[in-house]
This record gives sequence, C-alpha cells and structure tokens, in this order.
Amino acid sequence: MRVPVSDVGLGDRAADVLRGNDLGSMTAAAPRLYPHMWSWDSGLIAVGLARLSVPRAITELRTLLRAQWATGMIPHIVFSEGDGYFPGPQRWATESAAAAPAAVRTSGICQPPVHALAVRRILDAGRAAGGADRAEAEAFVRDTFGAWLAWHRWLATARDPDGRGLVEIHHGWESGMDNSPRWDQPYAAVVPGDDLPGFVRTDVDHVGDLRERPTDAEYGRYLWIVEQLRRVRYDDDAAREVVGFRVADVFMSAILAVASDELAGIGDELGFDDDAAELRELAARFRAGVRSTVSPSTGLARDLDRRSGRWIATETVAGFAPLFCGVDDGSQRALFWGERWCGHPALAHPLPPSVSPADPGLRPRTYWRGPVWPIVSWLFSWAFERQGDDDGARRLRAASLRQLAGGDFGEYYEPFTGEPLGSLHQSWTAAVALDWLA
Ligand code: 9WN
Repeated sequence: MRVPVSDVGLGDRAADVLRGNDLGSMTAAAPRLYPHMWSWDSGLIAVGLARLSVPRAITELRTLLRAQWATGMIPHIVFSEGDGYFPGPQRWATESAAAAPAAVRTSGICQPPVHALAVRRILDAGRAAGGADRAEAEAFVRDTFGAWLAWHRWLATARDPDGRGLVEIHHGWESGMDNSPRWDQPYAAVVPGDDLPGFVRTDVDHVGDLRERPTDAEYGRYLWIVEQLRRVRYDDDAAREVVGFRVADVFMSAILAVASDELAGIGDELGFDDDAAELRELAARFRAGVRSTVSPSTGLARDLDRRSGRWIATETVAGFAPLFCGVDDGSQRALFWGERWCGHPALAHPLPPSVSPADPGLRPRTYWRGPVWPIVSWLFSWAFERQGDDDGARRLRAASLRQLAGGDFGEYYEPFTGEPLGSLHQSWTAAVALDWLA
C-alpha cells in the first residue's frame, strides 16, 4: 500500500526531483527516459523552479532561448551531452537547417508555447522576494521580451499562414500529446517510405510495461516525418509542401491565445505598447479560431486535418480548448465536471483524463490514450484561477495533490487506480506540485 507523504514532505520531495534532474543550466525532463531539455517541459519546470530559486528559473529559460532558431521557432528538444534517447541529434541533423543555432544541438520541430506563463510567474516571484531576485527577474523579462515575441510571431505566421487563428502542427510530437487518438486519422495517411533509415528505439528500455508507450508502427510514422523534414532542411515553406502530417491543433492554439495575453500584460508593464497591442490581436485571433472548431453535437473543440480538410472529432481533453482559453459560455465547464469527464464515478480522482472515461476506446495505461497527466490538470487549474473560477482551481489542486501524494511524480497516472505510470521523477510533474503547494 502506498503511504501518503504530507504536503510538507511532498514539497521537499518535489524539490529533490528537480535538483536530481538538474544538469547545471537545464533540467532533464526525466532522469533516464528523457535526458535532455524539452521545450514545454522547460516552461512548466521554470514555473516550479520560480518557487525554489528565481535565478535558477531564469537560467532554465535563458538556456532554452539560446536554442531559439533565427526564424523565432523554439525547438522541442535542446540536447544535453547525455545520451540514451532516440531520435538524438544525429538523426535530427538540424545542422543542415539555415535557421538552426550554431552552438546548440536541437530537434527541428516545436511544442506548445507555455513559456510566457513561466515568464509571468518568474516576474511575480522576483517581485515578491524583492532585492536581487527582483532586479534579476525584471532584467530577464526586459532582455528576453523580444525573443518571446518572435516565438509567438513565428507561430502566428509560419504556422497559421492564412490567418485562421489555428496553429498548424507537422508532427504529433509538436502537440506534446504524441499518440493521442486526435492524431490517428492524419497519421493513417502517413506511410513510411522504403528508404526510411533503420532505427532502434530506446524509450522501451526505460518503461517496464510496453503498453504504456506508443507502438512500433506509430514510431515508424514519427520517424518518417522527421525524415521528410530533414530532407528539406527544416525550411518552413518547403515543410508545408512535403510533410505528410498537417493538422490545425486546437489545444496548442488555445495555449498560444492565453500565452499571448500574458506576454501582452508584460509588454504593457515594460511600456512596449505596440507589441502589447499586436499580442492582444493575436490572442483574439486564436480565440476566435478555437471557438470556430466547436462541434455542435458534442460541444467539444475539434482539430482540423489540413491535408484532407476533415474535422477530427475525438473525445479527448483537448476538446476543452475553449474552456481553457476563456471562450466558453458555461456549457464546457459543466461538461468538464460532469459524468463524462471529472465526475465519472470510476475515476480514482476527479481529474481530466487524456480521453473521456466514458469513451470505450480509452486505454488506461497507454500514454496519451487515457491516463491523467498532472501537467494538463495544472494547465486547467492555472486557467480557472486566471478566469476567477477559484473553486474550480481549488478542486483541481486538491485532487492533484491527493493523486501525487505517493511522492513518485509519475509522468502520467492510471485514471481508475491512481497508479503512477511512464517515467517516475518526471521533472514537470514535480514542478507543478511545487506550484500547487506554494
Ligand atoms: C517526444 C518530455 C516529452 C513531453 C511530451 C511527451 C513525451 C517525447 C517522447 O515526453 O514526448 O517529444 O519521446 O515520448 O509526450 O509531451 O514533452 O517529457
């Protein structure tokens, strides 16, 4: 039986996880499975680090920005010196890309833009602490504002070329929800070529139960897209022409909307009025895009397969994108807490699983096909708090702290038993726990 640790002990253990995964100027996403820096992990890790050390949180994001591409893209992986992860820098071969940074090895795709949430947290934590922390946080925000703006601008142009307010992704990895049922339809059209170079997976060495990870067939498609992008040297325009996977990701679009609002608020404080106005327009455009995807029959938001022109209607947590970015008329909030979602009687904790517990296709141990991801719960609790729904935020926080009470900081959790799955000591899980405990 799992012995719950107290909240005080939980905070200490979360801090230990972040210290244990600290590589100096970056935090590994997990000790063995993910020995490098991941983009959206680093944003959420910085949220947690801001509760421990403002300078260390700043270092995390400065490291990430050193990997930013000349186009503005922030790559999804910044490679450390460590190995044991596939695909590593040799397979990505981004040195062929004109826009890649010279001094840092990175992947060639991106992930959701949560970073402005962390920048805000760092600024607030620095101001609350005062003294040197305050000065360092304010200098950091001033120095890096332009880089975050360039990142948002890149998403709003290269990834929304026709201005419809939906971010287009070129790989399931870009969504951060790699093998979600959301991507089954577009991936079905991705057929790896005979000339796909061979590969040996390493992820399966680090997870005891192979059901918890994507299948080999899924990996073949993942690697084929990397190959397509590598062959056009990760050029944005060429990528849109050749890539076999082009999907408007509704949840990433919602994240871009709220993150743009956060950055606009910072822009106001810095006196960058034009930039703040541009970011607010961008937020409004992506909110309208998110709203345009809602299915009249289910009330959930949908992704759009840009290659086939078809809507992708799945009952996944991403369907709550409107609730997350504040364009809900109240019906999504009711659905979220209702029996098809957090109120489902079989759940171990009233938290949103990656797939509806009422969907017979839910696979309770398989990665983004059913488990509860604490970082997703955190994103909703952050959004609820920002919207003034203190009760909703408090409920998610309380249930999540009960879920994490064993102190393992799992990557994801079995929704019906509460068992931690995937990697243990996952950095971003520890980080969001620290934020909830603060
Ligand atoms: C591929 C690091 C990352 C997260 C993603 C999660 C998983 C990688 C993988 O791990 O993806 O990017 O190899 O499975 O799906 O959200 O950022 O924690």
